[in-house]
Amino acid sequence: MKHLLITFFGILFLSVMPSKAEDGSRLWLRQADNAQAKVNIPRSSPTLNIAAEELQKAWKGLPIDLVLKKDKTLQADGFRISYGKEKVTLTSPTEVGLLYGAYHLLRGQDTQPEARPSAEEAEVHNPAYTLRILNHWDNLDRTVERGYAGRSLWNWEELPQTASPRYEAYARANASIGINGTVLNNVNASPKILTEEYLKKVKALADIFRPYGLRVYLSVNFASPMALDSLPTADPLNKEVIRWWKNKAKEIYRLIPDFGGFLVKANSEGQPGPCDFGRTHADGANMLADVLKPYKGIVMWRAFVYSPSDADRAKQAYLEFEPLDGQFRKNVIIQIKNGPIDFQPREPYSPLFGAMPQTTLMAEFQITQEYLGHSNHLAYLAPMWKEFFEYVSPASLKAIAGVTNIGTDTNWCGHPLAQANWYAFGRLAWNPSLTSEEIADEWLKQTVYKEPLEAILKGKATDVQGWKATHAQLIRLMTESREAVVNYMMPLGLHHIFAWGHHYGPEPWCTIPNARPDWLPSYYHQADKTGLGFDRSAQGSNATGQYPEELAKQWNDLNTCPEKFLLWFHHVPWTHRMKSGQTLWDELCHYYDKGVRQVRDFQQVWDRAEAYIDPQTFSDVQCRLKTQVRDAVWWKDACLLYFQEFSAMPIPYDVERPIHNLKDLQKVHLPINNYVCPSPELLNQNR
Ligand code: GCW
Repeated sequence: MKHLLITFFGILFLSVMPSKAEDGSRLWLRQADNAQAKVNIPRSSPTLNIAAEELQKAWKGLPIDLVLKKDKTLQADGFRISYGKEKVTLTSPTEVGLLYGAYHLLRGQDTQPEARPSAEEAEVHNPAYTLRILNHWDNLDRTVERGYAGRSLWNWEELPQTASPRYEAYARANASIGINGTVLNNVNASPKILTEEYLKKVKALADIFRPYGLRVYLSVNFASPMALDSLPTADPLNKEVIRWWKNKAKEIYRLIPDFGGFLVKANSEGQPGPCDFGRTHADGANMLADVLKPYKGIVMWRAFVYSPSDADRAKQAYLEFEPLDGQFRKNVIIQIKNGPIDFQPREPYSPLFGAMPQTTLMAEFQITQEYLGHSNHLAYLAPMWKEFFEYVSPASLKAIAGVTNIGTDTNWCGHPLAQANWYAFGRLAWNPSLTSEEIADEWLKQTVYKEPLEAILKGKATDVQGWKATHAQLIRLMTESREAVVNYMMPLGLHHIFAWGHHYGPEPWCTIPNARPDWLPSYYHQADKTGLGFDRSAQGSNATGQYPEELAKQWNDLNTCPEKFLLWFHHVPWTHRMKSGQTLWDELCHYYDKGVRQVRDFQQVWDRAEAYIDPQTFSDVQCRLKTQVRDAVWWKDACLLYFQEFSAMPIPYDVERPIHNLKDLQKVHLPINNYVCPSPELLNQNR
């Protein structure tokens, strides 16, 4: 009797206990681990064992057979799921494909528990790209360039002896969304990464990642032979230099037989490169490609170049790379940022895409929010990447890379909702035809709520109708969030009007004596008494001329240019009539105001959702939204009050009045680390 009572109270206690607060460390992999599913694997191997274990722990459906088999409809890494009456069969030509299939099944269970496919149905899933790669801008001292989520994950000092459990968690998270490559170090690369000491550390990471299908790549400094072994030159045509790289490749592949290859930032922002020795980008890339070829390694060569020349910065990558089309080896991929300048909140696509038909190309997205509010602001980036795909056909690219937002923060990405950008990157690199809403729907269901979706839908503790309405609002909040950032920072095609150095707050007035003109905001906004914007039409820098004829024609004309790109391509009179009938000035004011209003609306949506959301996630995001509103108002006041000095026109009365004075704003930078609220760690302690 006593025993029974204890059990009874035990159960009672468990059922009234609040659900465990979520610190975000489990990402979108919060499945229960007691399912005891029946899983058959064709053989034991590190990868297949992981697939089996993941399913055994969490799969609640029919028994599953994993089958390794070639099949005309399946590419490497692709998989087929056949639903029978008594079992599910997962087929793939590769072990990693089976692992991806396992995660796919679990994702379906978490996000669409009601959609049990009927028997005899089969689904085929192939990735759109063979390379789906994260780029870490992590330095060897564990600082992260443009990282806002703590320090670098890689603890170089402890490696290779000690391996943090987070390395495996990282590989698992990537595998669960199909990411299959990682460049461990910053493109501003320290030559030290290629020393024997560091290569052993890299090997330790590669060994942990391998079973998850995650290959390791390194950023290399083009002058490494000079820095490490005092060669007098790094000229790519020099025999000693070539021999040096050959030996280095041999050393790397002895340690890491499946090493992926090199990523190179050359002759860009002070980095060394072949042009220092009178050679071309093609000479440099091809030399490294030849060295890696026997091992099937690749070279990802970045096209992010611009020099302090007279040419419009937006034109420079094209001017330098387009003439090299057809000159690169087969195992070179030119890695191009999505836009022609630099990861701005909105840019038109880079005209290099489509201009090099004889060359293999890949796109570089930025997952970390260097220019979109760091980890303080909510900016779900799937809509930005989808916008890129409206102009650049996914099929024209070989691969996709994303500059990560991952660090040592407990929740990995700083802002709890910024995890969604890592997730969305992986999902789109696998399948670019997914919509932003679909991805947000999946991610939210797996992460922010107090209970797993299946429990929510059973309605024991949750008002299902209320939850559904809330969920729809949260999807809206996420999908509108990037546009809100554009609105309060740089609407209508404005770009690069950030504060000197930190790329967080506004500083359209910034002047620095002797600074390169293309590092100053006035170079980009060109505000004067007549109007605003950069004239890149045929009368101006003629950047429009780098685009395919039809687009060039459309974008060249002030009246047919999409208004979202207007000030990118045109210097527009303040009194110009916009499509809405308003003047440019009034429209600009309304966009800034709209951005602020949108973030205030996000606050309301979030607060209304409190009942359904995990408490820790709830307060963390609530706090960050306060910071975001503060910053949005700051941006709006700074930009409108500054541009008003040129337009000399009144701010329309329906626009929220400024609460700052321009003079005060000009004295300080918008504080980055001065959150309106305490950090999540502090929040926890105060709980
Ligand atoms: O986005 C800019 C950043 C630099 C970065 C550079 C690049 C790694 O401000 O921090 O350097 O681009 O992409 O190389």
